[in-house]
Amino acid sequence: MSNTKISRLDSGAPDFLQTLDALLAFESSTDDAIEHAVADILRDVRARGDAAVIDCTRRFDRMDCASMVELELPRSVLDDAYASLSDAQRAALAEAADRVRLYHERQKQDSWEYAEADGTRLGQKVTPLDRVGLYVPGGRASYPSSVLMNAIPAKVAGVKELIMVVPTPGGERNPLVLAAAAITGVDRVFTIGGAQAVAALAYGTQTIPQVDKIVGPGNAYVASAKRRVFGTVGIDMVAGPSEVLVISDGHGNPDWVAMDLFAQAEHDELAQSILLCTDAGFLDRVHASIDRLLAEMPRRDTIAISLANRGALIKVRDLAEACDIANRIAPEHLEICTEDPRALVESIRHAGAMFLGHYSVEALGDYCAGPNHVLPTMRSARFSSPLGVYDFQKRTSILDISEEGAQKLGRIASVLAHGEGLQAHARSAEMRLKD
Ligand code: HSO
Ligand code: ZN
Repeated sequence: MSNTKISRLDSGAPDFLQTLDALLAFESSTDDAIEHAVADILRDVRARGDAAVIDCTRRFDRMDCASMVELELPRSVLDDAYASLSDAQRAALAEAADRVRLYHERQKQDSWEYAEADGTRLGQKVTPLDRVGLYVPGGRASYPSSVLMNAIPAKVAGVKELIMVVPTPGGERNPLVLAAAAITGVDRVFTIGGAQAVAALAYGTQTIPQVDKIVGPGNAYVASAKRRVFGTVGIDMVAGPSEVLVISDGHGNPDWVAMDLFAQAEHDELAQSILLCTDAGFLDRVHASIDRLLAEMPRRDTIAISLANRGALIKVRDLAEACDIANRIAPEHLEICTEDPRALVESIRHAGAMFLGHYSVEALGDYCAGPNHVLPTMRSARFSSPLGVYDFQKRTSILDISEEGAQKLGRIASVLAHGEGLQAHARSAEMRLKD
């Protein structure tokens, strides 16, 4: 008998959709205390710059320093961190970085222009952002792989200066994170974090240059700070808990599926792992695998809470229904573990990343396959996309209108401008007309 707590649902049940929606519902709760603290920190850093960042770093990260210079890591520290890794770690990091770079090279957008018969030329000029800030969390969620996934597309896009901030509470540094910064061409690294680091990047201080966009994950303080500085700078999406949805037709190994659900659940108690399967017997086998394998997992407490609160094993009628449910969920990661996964690709419209077949497992995408692991969460795959080179490039329109072109366009603009009651618009178009 299965004993690990996880919702068992059947799509045929009358209240299924309500139950599913309740399971998916996730309010990124705005905590008043956090909001106030963050607002104060932003105000302080804006007013006092380095001095405020130093005070916050002393208070929150137990790091005493007299000047901001002490909080910047020189290049040699990054290189030493790289050198301190084992050969296997260095090779894995380098190979992952190469693969991620190759994939993202293909996303580069070029400027374009086209000419009309009258000599008018219209186009679009693509320009990389000048300066980007990359937030890397400290502690448990400090992932070197996230440094690769954020820094590489920025550098492929041609970002001139990439500034990383990473808190090192009590002075404790993560050598893998620093090594990842070394091999991806991060230009400067400051050991600061929290809302104060976001504020420093957004407003600039005496030492830290103001950036144009801030990317990277962080805790509730960081997320709140990013939301608040949006507009002064660009931000990436504010990510919610990580999610995986597995679609199965009963083929494959239930242990593999169970471990894929664990891989998501171990991230966070709020992470979501859901299995849709057409075969009731296979669902039971996966549940039995969960029971057996959970005990071996070092993070079993986190996994158990995540599965109990937000996980589900769901019996579905057929694969067409599985696709409908998947589109409703719009999962961050979708694993299609069926005999013919390609047959479903056409029907899936909303997913951050699709992993096709029994060997395309999320963990490979998380680290090294090539595509980005920063993906839309909380059903935002309905309207947004994986992080990519295009997030670090922007576009400027080019209008190069010939004298002849201005005759034709001037008449159109004049009519529309009069319709809008904008006389100066009309006249500036009309003044260029020859007759
Ligand atoms: N699954 C996470 C990425 C990650 N996993 C980093 C391990 N390290 C969000 O896609
Ligand atoms: Zn992961």
